[in-house]
Amino acid sequence: ESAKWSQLWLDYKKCKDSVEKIAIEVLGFDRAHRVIDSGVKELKLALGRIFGAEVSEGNGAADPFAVKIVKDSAVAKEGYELVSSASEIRITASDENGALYGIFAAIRKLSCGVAKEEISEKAAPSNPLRMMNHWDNMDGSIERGYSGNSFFFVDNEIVVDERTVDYARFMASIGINGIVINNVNVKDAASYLITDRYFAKVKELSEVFADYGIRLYLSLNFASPIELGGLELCDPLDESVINWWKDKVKEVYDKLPLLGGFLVKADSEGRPGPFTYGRTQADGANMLGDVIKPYGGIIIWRCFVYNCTQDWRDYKTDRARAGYDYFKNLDGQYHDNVILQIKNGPMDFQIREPISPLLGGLTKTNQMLEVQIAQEYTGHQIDLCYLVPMFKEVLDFKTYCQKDNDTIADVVSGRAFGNSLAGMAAVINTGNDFNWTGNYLAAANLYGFGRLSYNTELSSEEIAREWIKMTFSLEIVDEDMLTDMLLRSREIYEKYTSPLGIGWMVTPNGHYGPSVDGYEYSRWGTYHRADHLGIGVDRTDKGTGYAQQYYKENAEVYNDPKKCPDNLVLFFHHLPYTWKLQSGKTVIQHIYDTHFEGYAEAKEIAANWEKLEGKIPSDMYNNVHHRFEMQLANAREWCDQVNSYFYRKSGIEDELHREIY
Ligand code: GCW
Repeated sequence: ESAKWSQLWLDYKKCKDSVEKIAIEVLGFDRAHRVIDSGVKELKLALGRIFGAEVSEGNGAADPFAVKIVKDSAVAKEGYELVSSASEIRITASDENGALYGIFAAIRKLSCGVAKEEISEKAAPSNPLRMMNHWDNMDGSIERGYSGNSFFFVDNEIVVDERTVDYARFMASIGINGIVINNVNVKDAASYLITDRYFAKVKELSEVFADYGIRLYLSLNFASPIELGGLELCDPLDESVINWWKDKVKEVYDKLPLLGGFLVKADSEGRPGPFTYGRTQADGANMLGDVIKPYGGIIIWRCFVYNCTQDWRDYKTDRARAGYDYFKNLDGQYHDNVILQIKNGPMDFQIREPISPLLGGLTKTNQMLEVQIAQEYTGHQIDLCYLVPMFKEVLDFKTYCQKDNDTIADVVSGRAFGNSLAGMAAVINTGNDFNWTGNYLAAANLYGFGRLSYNTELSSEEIAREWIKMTFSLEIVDEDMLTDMLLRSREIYEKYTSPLGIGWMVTPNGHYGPSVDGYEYSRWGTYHRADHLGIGVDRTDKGTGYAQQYYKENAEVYNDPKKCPDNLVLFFHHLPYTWKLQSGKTVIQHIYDTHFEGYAEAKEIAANWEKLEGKIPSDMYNNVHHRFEMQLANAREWCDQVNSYFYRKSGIEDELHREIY
């Protein structure tokens, strides 16, 4: 029988150690609980495949080996402990999700080659909320989707089938506990997800998720009172609007008792919001928070609010400032079931941006981090770009929001300020392609985000190796090589695209491929300000003042071009091409060098992939091989276009006299 979709990292392979019989015992947990039931199913499947064993349930006294799932209230919420011996693997947890994660952890260890007698781990999630955000539209298209169409929505109908179940399994296996199924741009049929037209199917989907310990969330149209209710306004302080929402949310929870809550994109890129009525973002979020509170739901409110109709001649308005300007002064006013979701950078998921100063800038507000594993600006899942190193940099960033416990990881986990609503969300990179992520290697980002959100202490390399071991069966030298390819890929992509933190020099709309001036004169607030003398945006105290949004320690560094890290220097400063970077190179020479290097290194990793021919299944090999061919064409084009542009602008020769067109 031929598979209809890939099993990703859960495609278990037989290990060397054969075991005839294994018994599964559930102790202290209700065996019939939906999550425990899923866990037992997973164990049966995995142990059967990995050991070729006959797996049975019950008291395994007669069997030589047992896997025990044991309840113990001493274990942390959603955490687990694993210990094993010659006769058993013991998985201890205090709640069902913890038990399921413990089961998947044991399976992961076995899949990574750990002997069944040597399993031990103690884990507790770093973040309470670990979420995936789908930008799936109900017609089946996916905004910024690079792996086919939606597997949730086809022709404005909701699909729940075996693939949905597998999807939930994959997500639970990496610790995800919340999923937003529809695009934050809620229009057309999606506005009706909170009506009878879709309740039955959304409920079915929420049950499939619940079997795997996952809550379903919906993106909400803030103008629903107008579009669904026929009201004339959606002012969050208007009595009739509030009453409409009260009735609506009551109806929603009657029909969807498992719903986690709503995600809202308001006053952003044409979406309706409280600003229309002269209200604040807090007014909008709190109104919905209050209405949903009786049902235990939460409101996740996005901070991606900025003026998207800027004039390029306007040097005062700075898109990077917008999030902080709109939200910081309302710190402390958000109600306790409201959580602000903040993109990692102040612009929009560029290959290199500073960390949003709003993260940790807010000290009295629930907040969570939003990253994007859909590779909108990072190569469309054609180019290899393993993003976990970028996410690690974000999490490790020291905000100076307080003396200790002040990194982004501390802030978004809730540790820094004692929030119980906190966490990480990723704009997901999946679609209905056979392999889910377009490029087989892009699954490393899907896997990696989940693992990192559960345990922010894991290194990029550990995560890469786990994923490789679970996905392929490679000799250690080849695993080393593939790990190295993944770990270098982000920097390589950065080198052949936009230099020194400037970002944006992409083809407008689609965002794949170079167009140095593509966004330079448009309304989106995305400028590099290059002229014949220099390049970069002055965001210092003498420019837009963005650097001053950071706590003093960081503000001082960013404000000074001599202290600012090279990789962000053009984000914060307008500098002459002849400016000497900390590396000792001039700006222009850095541009030339990194572009030639980036293309050369892309060729290197593409050539490395060819060494794996015959060592991995040919469909995987061919899929990635073809993508590398496209990546090389892309890298070449970036290199040539960017170098020619700046050679022509500056008139300065490459010191190494390489070919610039
Ligand atoms: O970067 C922009 C994307 C939009 C997206 C928006 C957002 C969903 O280009 O496609 O809309 O970000 O994050 O809301």
